[in-house]
Amino acid sequence: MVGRLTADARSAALSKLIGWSEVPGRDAITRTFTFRDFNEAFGFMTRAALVAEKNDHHPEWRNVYKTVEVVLSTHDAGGVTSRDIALAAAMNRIAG
Ligand code: H2B
Repeated sequence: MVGRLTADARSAALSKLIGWSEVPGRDAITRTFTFRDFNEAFGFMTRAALVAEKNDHHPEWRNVYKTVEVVLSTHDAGGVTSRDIALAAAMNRIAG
């Protein structure tokens, strides 16, 4: 199993991930994506879901119309790991 990142490693990784920040009071990272409409938001979720399923690493997320609020944490490890960083980077690429 992959291990939790240290606070320094998490900060370093976050500095390269546009839009992502730490969740206050929890070892997790978050970004809220805003799209033009529901169609784009759901398209993003569909593509991200395929990546998540392929890697067996899944987001916590909430969709309201054209926004998708994502929280990433590795449940098995109890915090942020390299798997969350990889999924966050993939989501940024998908969102363009
Ligand atoms: N997703 C996330 N975010 N964290 C996990 O620890 C995790 C997961 N574990 N997806 C996977 C599934 C595990 O439950 C299965 C059995 O491989």
